Formats: sequence, C-alpha cells, structure tokens
Amino acid sequence: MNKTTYQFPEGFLWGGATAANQLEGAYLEGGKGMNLADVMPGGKVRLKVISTPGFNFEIDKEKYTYPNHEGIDFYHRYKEDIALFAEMGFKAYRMSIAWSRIFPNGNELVPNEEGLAFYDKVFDECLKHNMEPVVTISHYEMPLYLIKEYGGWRNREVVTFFERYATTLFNRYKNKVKYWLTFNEINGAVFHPISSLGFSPDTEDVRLQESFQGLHHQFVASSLAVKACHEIISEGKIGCMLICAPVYSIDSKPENILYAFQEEQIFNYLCGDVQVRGEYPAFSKRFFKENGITIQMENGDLETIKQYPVDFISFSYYMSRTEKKEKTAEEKAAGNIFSGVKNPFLEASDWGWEIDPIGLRIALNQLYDRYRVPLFVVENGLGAYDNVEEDGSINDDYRIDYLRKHIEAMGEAVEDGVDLMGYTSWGCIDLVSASTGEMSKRYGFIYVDKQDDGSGTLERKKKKSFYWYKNVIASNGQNL
Ligand code: BGP
Repeated sequence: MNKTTYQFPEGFLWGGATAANQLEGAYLEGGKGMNLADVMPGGKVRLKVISTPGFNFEIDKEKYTYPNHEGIDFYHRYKEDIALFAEMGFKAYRMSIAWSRIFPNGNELVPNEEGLAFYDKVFDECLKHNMEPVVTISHYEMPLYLIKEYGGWRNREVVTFFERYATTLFNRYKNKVKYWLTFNEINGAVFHPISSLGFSPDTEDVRLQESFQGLHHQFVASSLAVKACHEIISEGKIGCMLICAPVYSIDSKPENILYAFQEEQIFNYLCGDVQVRGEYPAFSKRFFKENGITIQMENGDLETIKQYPVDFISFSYYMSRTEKKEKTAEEKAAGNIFSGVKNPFLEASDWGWEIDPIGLRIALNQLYDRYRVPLFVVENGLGAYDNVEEDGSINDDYRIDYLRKHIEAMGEAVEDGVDLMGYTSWGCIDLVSASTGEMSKRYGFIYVDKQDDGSGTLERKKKKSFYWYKNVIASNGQNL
C-alpha cells in the first residue's frame, strides 16, 4: 500500500534539467562553432532524420525551420530563468555545456575564452542562489566539424578531443561544479547513432557494428574523464547517464519473458556494466558474435575501463517498455527512442509515451540491486500541449498528476532501500523538443511564449505546476 508522506534524504537534490542545444539559442554568437543540433530541422522531418541513414548535415533554410538556432534565448536570459528556478527553491540545476562553444571545431588545442566565460556567468548565477550545477558534458550536440571531417565517434581520435574538452572544463570550473555527467543517455546510441555518436550509418546492416564501436570509444573517453575529474576536482563526483526503461514481457509465455529479459540486458545493463562494474558483461560476447559485431580495441582500453568506473548512475525515466518476441507493425507502441508493443494497462501521453510511475520504482530497485552505487533521476516529465487561459493562467493539472505519481514512486523506492541522490525533472522551463524540434511539446513549470512556427515574445509565465513544485521542494517531498 502506498504511504501518504515520504522521507527523502536530507540534502536531496531537487531541481530541474535542460540541455544547451534545446534552450540556449545564440547559435552563432560568442565564437561558438556549428554543432549537430544546429543542422537538425524541426517538425516531423526531424523524427525521420533521427532514424534514417544518409542524413547530410547541411542546413536548408528554404525548406525547414531550425528551432535550436534561437531556442528560448537562454543565452541572453539566463539570469531571469535561473532566478525563476531559485524562486521554486531548486537545490540543483542540471544543464549541459555546448562542446562547440568551448572548442568550436572540436579539435583545437586552445579553447574559446568567450564560451568558457559564458558558463562561468551561468554557474556564478546558480551558486548565488545556492543551487548546485549538475553538468552534462555531452548532450546531443557534437561539433559539426568532428562529424564531417572525422566521422563522429566512429573515429578513435575523437577520444583525445573529448578528453581535452572534459579536462578543460574540470580545470576551469573546479571551484564551481562538483557534479558531472559524461554522455547523455549513452545506451540510446544504438537506436539513434546520429544524435549520440554523430554519424548516420549508410545502411541498416552496419548500424549495430558501427554503434558499438562508437560506444566503445565513448566508454574509453568516459573513463578518461572520470580519471581527470578525480585528479582535478577534490570533491568531484562524476556519473554516467542512461535512458532507463524496465522491459516487461507482454505475457507469461517463456519465449516472450526471455526476449524481454535479453532486451533489458543489452539495452539497460550493457552500458551500465561497462561504466560502473568496469567490464563488458558476460552476455555481450554471444550478442556481439550473433550480430557480427567486432570491436576494435587498443591495448590498455579494458584496463582503463576497469580502473575508472563512475561514482554514481544518473538516468532519465519517461516510460517502461513492453515486449513480445514476434510483433506486427500494428502492435508497436510509440516511444522515446525505443518502442515495444502497447501495454494494455497503461495510458499514454499525446505523443504515445506510456505513463508508468510503478516502472520508475522498479527501475530504481533494479539499478540499485545490480550496482550498489547512488542513483540520480536527472530526467522525468510529461510532454503536453499547454493552454494559456484568457487571464494568462496555465492550469497544467495533468503535469502535476504525472510528476506527483513519479515522485511517490521514488519515495517508495527510497523506502525499499535505494540510495537516491536527487531528482531533476526534465525541461523545467519550456524548451525545444529533442525528438520533434518543436515547442508545442512542453514540459516546463515555466511557460515560454514561443510557437512551432517561431513566433512569440519569449515571455516567461509561471504555470500552476510552478507553485506546486515549489511546495514539494520546500517540504522535501512531503507535500505532494
Ligand atoms: C530525452 C533527452 C532530452 C529530452 C527528453 C524529452 O531523451 O535526453 O534531451 O528532450 O528526452 O524528449 P522530447 O524532447 O523528444 O520530448
């Protein structure tokens, strides 16, 4: 039976999360170089681009809109936005750094001072309000030059560039940022190599081979970042970042249960095992063999991975996944990155993402049982159409309901014994959607007046959920 109040640990990191490419805008300012997000069009075409081979990484403004170019103009309005987060009582703000603001092409030896100075100002603003910055080093915005000239993470050389980038950040912000995350949703790479690994495989046949090779490079890069973080920042804590969805079998047929279990091994655990346990799991051997995957490794890679595991696991949770070994096209469910079949017991958002708070409790327990390191929920939320009433209010009770149930699920997991560090709900201020590139899929406590066609004043308005979340934080999760 669910309790009515929950005991979240003292010092629990309540807050919100964003990513540079989805809110900063100013895509050509401050010496920034072009990155992947700058060439990703908005609308239905983006969804297609994410999953179709052969994307050419060019901008065609005649044909498409590019919502990331302006974002919500956080680059110029960060003070106002951070002040609003502070008003809600945020203890933490998860954000990312745009790699191409620091190294415009990605392969330079000397960083761009203007880019570094921008994030200094953002961190200072957070610290002024007693908010811990939680910084994702790479969130779907690889410098375009590395994509075009090097082939993205397929190329081993990128490891060196990333290590230099991460080390530059640790040296510069060592007195301001304690919490770091390496690659956003690293285990999603196989499903959308374009956003995570910076390449679009030429054919479906090579997708797995190239993705796992790219992932291996990211594992090495991540370990080198862990090493550097610990050497440079005495109090530094660095985590991996996974997209997490427990996989259910559609029924009790053993073939389906085995299939769901294997999907969970490959999708949920492989990346975690490498980054937390420091080794490729036993099941990966057979999976690689049966799928014709051969990973080129350099001497010392496995030792590096073993020696520098992450300190904690952060993850996004939006939905669970239900699986069936043989499925027809009609049975497929919509979903974030991955999709299984429709679960008859779950309702879904307007974008077909199934809503399953219990799945979050399961995910937290599964991860903690397996790894025994602190967990951090760094993304969770409901993408919804919001309506501004005539009096200017936005009554997003559906969002409050979604968040309340997920926070309750976390409370249950804490009670189950899970070591949970914090919760930063996704898109605390409305921003550009990663999958559609549109504004109308809104997650925020703060509404931004910007529409899909780019019109709008960019004015910020507090939604009903703003006041609700403020109360949740003030009561450390007791008043839900
Ligand atoms: C995650 C990404 C985020 C974010 C979120 C919501 O996968 O890490 O960047 O956007 O999903 O997705 P969407 O914006 O497509 O609704």
